Amino acid sequence: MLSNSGMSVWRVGLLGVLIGLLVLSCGLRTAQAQSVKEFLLVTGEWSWKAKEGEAPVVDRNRGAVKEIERYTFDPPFLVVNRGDTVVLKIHALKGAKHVLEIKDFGVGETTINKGEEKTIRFVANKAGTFKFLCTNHINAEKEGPMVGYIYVIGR
Ligand SMILES: [Cu+2]
Repeated sequence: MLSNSGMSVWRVGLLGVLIGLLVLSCGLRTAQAQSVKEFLLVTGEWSWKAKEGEAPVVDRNRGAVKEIERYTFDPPFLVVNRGDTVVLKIHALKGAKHVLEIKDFGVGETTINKGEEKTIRFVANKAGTFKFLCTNHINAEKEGPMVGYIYVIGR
């Protein structure tokens, strides 16, 4: 049988262990929220030109065309967790110049000339699906839209 003071030491000890576990779990959660996700991307180019007698294709904005070109980000779909620091290393392989913008995360226009690799860094501080765009290839007339998507998983 434990004395009253023995019981109280036990309780204080148990409380200490519980507080310790709580602090540890918060620490782990914080560490998880601060993880860095790095992606290596390249800029790509798709083009098509009708051969002699070949039927045109329909462009969303321009109607029937015999020649079409699109610039892309590769990979075009990225998945991160809310709170992650996202690092995009974009290597411009195709196209003379790209201008990256991610309005939802405050990334202003960053120019990437052919052959260059630029690093863009931001914190994905909200959940949802967001676009990253090249404002130099914004629509069909400019061989776009050149667009990628970031899916941020909420917790
Ligand atoms: Cu572009």
